[in-house]
Amino acid sequence: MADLQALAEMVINGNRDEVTRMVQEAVDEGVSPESIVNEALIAGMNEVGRRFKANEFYVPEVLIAARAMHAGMDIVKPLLAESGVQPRGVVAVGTVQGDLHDIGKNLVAMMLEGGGYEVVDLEVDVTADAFVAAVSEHSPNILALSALLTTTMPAMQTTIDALSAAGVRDSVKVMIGGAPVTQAYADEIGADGYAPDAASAVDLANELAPAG
Ligand code: B1M
Repeated sequence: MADLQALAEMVINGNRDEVTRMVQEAVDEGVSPESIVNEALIAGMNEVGRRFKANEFYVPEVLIAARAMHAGMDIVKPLLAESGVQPRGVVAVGTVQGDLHDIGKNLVAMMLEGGGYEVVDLEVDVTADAFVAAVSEHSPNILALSALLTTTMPAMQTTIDALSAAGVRDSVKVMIGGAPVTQAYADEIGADGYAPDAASAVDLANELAPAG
């Protein structure tokens, strides 16, 4: 009988091969893809997020756990689509214009996926116009902007202004983060929220786009 708690442990340990084997076994035994995602893959990543926030895990452990989670997701994703299970929400993630740093942004994207969100990754050096276009194209609940340079932080303001100018500011929540970014800066530019790290970004997304 599939042990979803043991599967969650394998996600936490970053054991990709075991996650692949155990997810396939659970599917073959008829466990619902929703249970596999919620009770094992997301549950495991939630614990990874907790340990990361508590400085018990560092970036490499999170990346390895996220890789294992992805291996499991690859198996259940088509089944979720077949059974009509909806993601918790859609988040479009990108590093702002002029900024090529993507390691933190990728961590945020992975944790959000682990939190049950569909993530549209706009990659790096994303112009304000490209963020606006992503809102029209993907109708995300949330835009998550990352900046690692003090010189590119103003591009966050430019992006929010562009959303307003395009008349779509009220249709999407904007959250921001990155090493030089602060809550005070988020308040100053009229963002809806700031998250200091990838695990907090999931908590913030849950606040900004409550399930149901
Ligand atoms: Co760059 N770089 N870099 N760099 N680089 C910094 C950021 C810097 C602090 C180094 C320094 O001088 N001490 C400095 C910025 C100074 C400043 O502006 N105050 C700097 C500089 C100056 C530069 C260049 C200008 C250097 C040059 O060419 N002269 C240049 C700029 C290029 C450009 O972007 N246009 C540059 C280039 C590079 C590399 C390409 C070599 C490489 C990037 C590789 C890559 O990303 N693929 C690089 C790296 C690796 C760094 C450091 C060493 C590490 C950044 C990192 O990945 N950290 C960095 C120094 C440092 O931070 N120690 C530095 C790990 C990552 C997990 O953390 O990105 O903070 P972080 O993400 C965290 C949180 O911030 C948060 O969650 C993440 C996980 O907890 N978070 C979010 C991030 N985004 C979020 C979004 C959210 C929520 C939370 O959405 C809501």
